[in-house]
Amino acid sequence: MIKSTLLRALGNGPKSKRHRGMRRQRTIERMEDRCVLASVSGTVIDDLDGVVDPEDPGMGGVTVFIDANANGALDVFGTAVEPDSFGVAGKIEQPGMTFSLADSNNTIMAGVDIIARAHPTASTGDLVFGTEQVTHFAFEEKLRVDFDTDVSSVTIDFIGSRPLPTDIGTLEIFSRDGTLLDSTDSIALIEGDYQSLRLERTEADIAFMTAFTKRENGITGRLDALRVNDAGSEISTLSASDGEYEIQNLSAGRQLVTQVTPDDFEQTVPVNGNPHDVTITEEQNILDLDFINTSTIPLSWHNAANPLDVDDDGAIIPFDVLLIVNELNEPQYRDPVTGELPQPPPRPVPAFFDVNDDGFVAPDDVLLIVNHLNGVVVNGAGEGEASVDAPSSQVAAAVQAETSPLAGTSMSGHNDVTDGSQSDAQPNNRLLAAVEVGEVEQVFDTDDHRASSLDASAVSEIDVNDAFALLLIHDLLS
Ligand SMILES: [Ca+2]
Ligand SMILES: [Ca+2]
Ligand SMILES: [Ca+2]
Ligand SMILES: [Ca+2]
Repeated sequence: MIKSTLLRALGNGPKSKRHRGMRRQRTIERMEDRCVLASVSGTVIDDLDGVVDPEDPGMGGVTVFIDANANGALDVFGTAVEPDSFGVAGKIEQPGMTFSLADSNNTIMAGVDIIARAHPTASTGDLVFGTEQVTHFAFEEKLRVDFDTDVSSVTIDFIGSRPLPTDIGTLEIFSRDGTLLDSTDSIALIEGDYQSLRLERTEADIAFMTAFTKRENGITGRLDALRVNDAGSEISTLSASDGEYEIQNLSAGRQLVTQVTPDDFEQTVPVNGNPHDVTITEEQNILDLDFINTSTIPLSWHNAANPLDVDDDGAIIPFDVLLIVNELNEPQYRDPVTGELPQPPPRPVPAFFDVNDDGFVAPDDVLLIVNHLNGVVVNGAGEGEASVDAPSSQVAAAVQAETSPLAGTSMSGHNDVTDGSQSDAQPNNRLLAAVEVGEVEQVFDTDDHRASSLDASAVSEIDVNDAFALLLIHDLLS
């Protein structure tokens, strides 16, 4: 049986790209070295275009669970304290509980916060318990959790962190007067393998708990996914940021591996939202139980929530103008003749080019943002006076980037620019782009998706300085 399992592990080449080296590697090591319970693993995938391929990103933070009662829903009880819920470096706080670092006598070490730390061995998601200094807990530096009200059970994942099976985890529970009620150890675990340490009492008399790496054997074990009063809960995990998940220590038998489908997605694989229905034997590792999801939100080139924010980064800045200018100058998506945008847009939408939601990317989309940046009131409220229905022959055309260092840049390129050195090296006088408007027929001739709603008189010359960029747009209307 081991041989067949090993072949299974080795035989899944095509998708190995998705899998982090550590997880794949340890699957093999485990079978050579040790005897553990079974596991299942796979990837949660965001299918962007209906064809599953390696470019489709993984989906992190998706709950995958073993549906023990086959009701299609995750049944959990008690309180879960999951570092992933707090974000990187977030202080772990939970009403009714106090998280501390304790020394070998279980005395709380004042002034040390327990925080969420990223670590690749995390049993759930990406984050484990830690402190500012370390991501592990040793005999001299234990994780201690005090409960305002006595609890009846505690469960925490202890994760091995070393290439050899030396890390042994310990969980201890205490009464309110400090008496040790019970203690349990994990088996010796290699890097990335984990065991859910669990202690349960017949009555609720646990006042605090400690968890740590057993002294004689190591100091670097990680801790993740605390559950309190969790009797009867189904086993669950979170996918990591690359979409991968793994549930270890499963019993042999039939298992319904199920995901909690993320909001605004529908599951396409397995079909009809079904679980992976697998029968697992002892020590077996079933790989590639993937969940493939596709968004249910219709795609649009128009940013309905904030039409002027072309890259949807929350800021309306000259870069939003530049994105459209670049697309006008060097069409990557629009029809080069008509300016019409293909429907539906690719996912993810490259940029929300269509500011006025007419199905085209055109100079009028540019001008709406430019007017905003310059505080110009745009027609449409029906005021009339300064606004014009600019004759088509006078309106935008011939959009041309005089210098376009960011031509063809993507949204990620934007980040590169704004994030630092480049802006220091090339200060404000950098001419990013210019929009020249003159002969409308050159780009658009007859249609009405143009700058008919723009205040022509106010936009003769524009100089926008956005700390890193000088965007000159001149002669918008001749
Ligand atoms: Ca269930
Ligand atoms: Ca976690
Ligand atoms: Ca923006
Ligand atoms: Ca448009």
